[in-house]
Amino acid sequence: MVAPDFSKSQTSSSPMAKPTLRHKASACLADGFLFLGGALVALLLVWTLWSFITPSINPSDFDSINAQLNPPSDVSSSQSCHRGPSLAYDPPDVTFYDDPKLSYSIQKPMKNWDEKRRQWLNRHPSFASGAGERVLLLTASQPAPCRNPIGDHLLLRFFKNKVDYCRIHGYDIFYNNALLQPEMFAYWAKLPVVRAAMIAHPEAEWIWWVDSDAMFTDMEFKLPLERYKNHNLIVHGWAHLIYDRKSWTGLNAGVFLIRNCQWSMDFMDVWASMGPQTPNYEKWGQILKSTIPDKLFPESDDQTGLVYLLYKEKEKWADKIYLEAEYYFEGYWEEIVTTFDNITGKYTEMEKGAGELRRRHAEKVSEQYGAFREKYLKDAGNGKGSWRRPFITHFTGCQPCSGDHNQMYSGGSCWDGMRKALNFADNQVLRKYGFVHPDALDPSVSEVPYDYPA
Ligand SMILES: [Mn+2]
Repeated sequence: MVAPDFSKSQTSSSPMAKPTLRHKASACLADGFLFLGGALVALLLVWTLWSFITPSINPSDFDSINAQLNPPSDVSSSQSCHRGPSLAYDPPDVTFYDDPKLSYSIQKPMKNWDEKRRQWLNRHPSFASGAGERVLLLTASQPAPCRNPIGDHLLLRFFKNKVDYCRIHGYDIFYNNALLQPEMFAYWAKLPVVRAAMIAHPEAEWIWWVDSDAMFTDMEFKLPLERYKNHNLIVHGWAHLIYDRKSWTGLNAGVFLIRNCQWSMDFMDVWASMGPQTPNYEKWGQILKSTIPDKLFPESDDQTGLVYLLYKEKEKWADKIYLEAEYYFEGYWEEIVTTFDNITGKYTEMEKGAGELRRRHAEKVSEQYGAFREKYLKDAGNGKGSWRRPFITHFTGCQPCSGDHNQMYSGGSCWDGMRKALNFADNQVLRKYGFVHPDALDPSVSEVPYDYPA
């Protein structure tokens, strides 16, 4: 399940930075020309009007305008090149948003989405830079308060964890707690949210669904997007379990990355057509139960539906679906939480011999330190049995909000596992703020002493 060549693909993602920078620079140049062009027109206009009022212009006026247009130092001009997206700019040109027939609902098919998105991006050029790697993280929970007395507190901490991860890596995040399509309840509720988010965020190339009961336990790790460049849907999964065993656990549908494109719109239409909002819901339950032998319950569910589509309509969809098995794209909490102590020990040991990893730094620049760490993780492995921090820990079967849990384990092991994982992740964040939880289960903190050898 775990391939050894992961570090290779990690380094293969670093060349991506170059084209991005080049792209940024050229977009910046184009912006600069536009700005100068506009400024020139404005100057001419001012000069024309001015010449009606006064016979001549004081040359010193030009000097001061010029000075504003062409700041003398290189520093300020290079800073102006890193402005990023223009959040206040939406031109009056017609886009797909102005089409009265446009619907955000998953029940209305979307056509020509790629063209519509491209047109929007053309009209918002400040979003062009980095557009191919832009990620929106989506997560959600139920509209009502949790039944589990500590459920809302746990959900808050799970959400804080996702916000932390997104802030560190510059991703946007949307938390939904409304049922957008009331008939699509429970695990089906995410599909209408993903669909609406695609339309709400034409600037995002990827929508990343992460269940409310999943959390980041490696705050440094970044999605190897370069690896997914020819695919549109990425899930944690294993081909042999899907195609040979027809198992409903051949993949996990609680975390997935889906490209914001027409293919995804079409795929979600087919996927959602097995859901409770359709008259065929019962029929789909029977079909899935009879096709997928280890399916436990008779109702149609999204995960078995996805396994079914891969198995039955392989030619149609499988070449665009990437089954990621090389790292914990999401991992089963029970096999993970027992490894945290060992991992913490290994990382502490690693840092004893690596001053660059102990150096204090601003949170904003922490990605660089994640890249530094890679060379120390060459022998760590990935996924099950490795001592690399697991990327995402998924509390499948624990249900923090309802308090219900799989009878295989006690509720106590669920909640303790969550607290342990949350402290494990929070320690990676809090450290940038100078503090740490010394105890795996205790919320209290102590200050991190200065420890950076020359
Ligand atoms: Mn889940």
